[in-house]
Formats: sequence, C-alpha cells, structure tokens
Amino acid sequence: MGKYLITGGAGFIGSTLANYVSKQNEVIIIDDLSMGKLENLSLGETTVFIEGSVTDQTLLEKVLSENEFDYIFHLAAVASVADSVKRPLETHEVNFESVLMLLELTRKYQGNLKRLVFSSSAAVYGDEPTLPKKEESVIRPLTPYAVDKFAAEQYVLNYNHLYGIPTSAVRFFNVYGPNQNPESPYSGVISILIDRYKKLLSGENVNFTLFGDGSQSRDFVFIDDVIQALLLVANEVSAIGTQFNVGTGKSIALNKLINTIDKELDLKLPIDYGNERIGDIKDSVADISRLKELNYKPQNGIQDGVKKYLISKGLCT
Ligand code: UD2
Repeated sequence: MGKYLITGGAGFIGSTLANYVSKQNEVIIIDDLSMGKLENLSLGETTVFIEGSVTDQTLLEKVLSENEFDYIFHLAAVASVADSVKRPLETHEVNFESVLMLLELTRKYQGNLKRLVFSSSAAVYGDEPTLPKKEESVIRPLTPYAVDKFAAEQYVLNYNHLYGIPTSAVRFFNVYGPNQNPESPYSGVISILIDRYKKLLSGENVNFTLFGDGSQSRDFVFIDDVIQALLLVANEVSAIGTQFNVGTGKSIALNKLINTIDKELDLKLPIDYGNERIGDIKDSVADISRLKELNYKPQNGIQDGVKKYLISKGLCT
C-alpha cells in the first residue's frame, strides 16, 4: 500500500494508471477536466479526486503540504503539439511552469518520496533525420510543446542531481488506447480515426482530414504497455535521474495504419487531404534498449493494440 499523486489523473494516460494503481493504493488525482473525463475513472474507495489545475499554486501547495506521497506522476499537460503552436503562452503555463512549481513543492514538503515521474515526449527529438531515436540522440525541439517538454524534463532530472530528489522522466512516443479523448481537433490521430470509423458504422456522414500525404510515420504504443513502462520506471532504483523512451521500437505510416483499420472493419474511410501541419515531424521511431534494460517487454504491436481499441469501443469482436 502506497500513496500516489497523479496529476492529469482523469486524462487518457493518467486515468488508466489511476484505475490500475488505485486497486491497492491510496491515490489523489488532480485534473482540471479540460481533456480528462470523470467517466474514465473507476476508482477504489481510497481515491480522492480534486478538480483543479496544476497551474494553481495554492492548490498544489495545499496538496503537497498536507500529504506524504510515495509516488508522484506528473501527467497533466496540454498534450498537443499543434495546440502549443496556436497558444504558446497558455500551454507553457501547463507544460513548463507547473513542473517547476511541483518540483519546488516536492523539494519543500516531500522528504520521503520514492519517485517523481515526469511525462516528457518524443517531440523533443524534432526533425533531425537519424532514426531510431535514442535518449542520447540530437535534441531539436521545433515547437513550444517540444521546448517546454525538454526544458521541464531537464529540470526534473537536475532536481535529482542537484537536490537528491528521486526523479525519472519518460519520453512518450505516440500513445493510444481506450480512454483517449477524440473530441478535440488536437486529439491523438488514432482516437480521431476510431471515432470516425464508429460514426461511419452508425451510418453518419464522416470525413477524416489527413494532414500531408499520409506517408508520415509514428511509433504508436498501446496504453497497457505504457502503464507497464511507467511502473517499471517508478520502481527501479537504476531509473533515478534518467529519461526513457517509451515506444515499441517499430513505426507505421498513417496511410498504412488507415488501410489496416479499413481491412479490419471491412470499410473504406473517406479521406480529405489537407496541408501538412506546421511543426509536424515526418518520421518518428523509438530505440527502446534503455527501457528494455529495466525488463520492459511491449506486448502489443499496432495490429493487436488497434484491435483491442476497436473491441473496447464495440466496433469489432
Ligand atoms: C504526439 C502526441 C504528443 C507527443 C508526440 C511525441 C497526441 C495528441 N500528441 O504528437 O503529445 O507526445 O506524439 O511524438 O497524442 N493527423 C492527421 N489528421 C488528424 C490528426 C492528426 O493527419 O486529424 C496527423 C498529424 O498531422 C501527424 C500524425 O497524424 O502527422 C500524428 O498526429 P498526433 O497529433 O496524433 O500526434 P503527434 O505525433 O503530433
């Protein structure tokens, strides 16, 4: 039995983690419900949900000063690269300022913490063409989102080197799975696609806009494997002070991904082609050797993961 703070705990990754750990642990969730949803949560009795923003210093100070945590997972973020290009000031508050504030409060109040895990992103690598991306590859952040994630990640790791706080960071590649919210134009592409297929199956007129020619590729990692990674990173002592890629080590082009789902559902999704998004990365794939050293074994290839996602939405059996 331990005590967990999960920021962004009603969001996609946060809620899946919270549902998992709350079976046997005490969990406090902070989420402003900007993208997260209470329906994502199926929590044990020892879980406390606090509606609020991680940019609210008074709230964070209260929570950190009144509780002694074993684990802090800072998963609250504006997770969209494109949104950060549109609203750099607002996204900076959430994606960077909140992290520094949380680190300071942790330094002040959380003397017995076992681990703080920060969610960084593969976006930090930018468009430097060498693939696959290793943790020590060239960093070339191209967007406010990527700059904030990289700066925050470095602060997080330096709080270990400077003050001895047990921190780790994960660089998420493209995470997908059931609790992902497809409602924003900035949502993850697989959640948008599955939403469109669902509407198509129920007879609605739908279209999906593909930004660019669809040859861009991503390392899509299924949520269950991400939870496995987060728990390994949080519990292995050798992970302290270090960042880890979280992906599968394989990538797929969007065109091919859409073909795969078309085939699975025996449908043809109508596609509009739009301009490539500013700041969009062409190809992205993780080298996951460092995470594998912690005994990480991704269980879901893209085909298996998408199938599980489709089943969870009742789109296939
Ligand atoms: C994802 C994550 C980001 C970060 C990064 C790491 C989301 C929302 N973003 O950014 O947080 O961790 O991965 O690599 O999960 N696209 C379309 N049509 C749409 C939506 C997207 O064509 O309606 C394209 C988009 O232009 C891009 C690709 O799909 O080429 C993936 O886009 P995304 O927003 O799902 O994810 P990405 O890689 O920008």
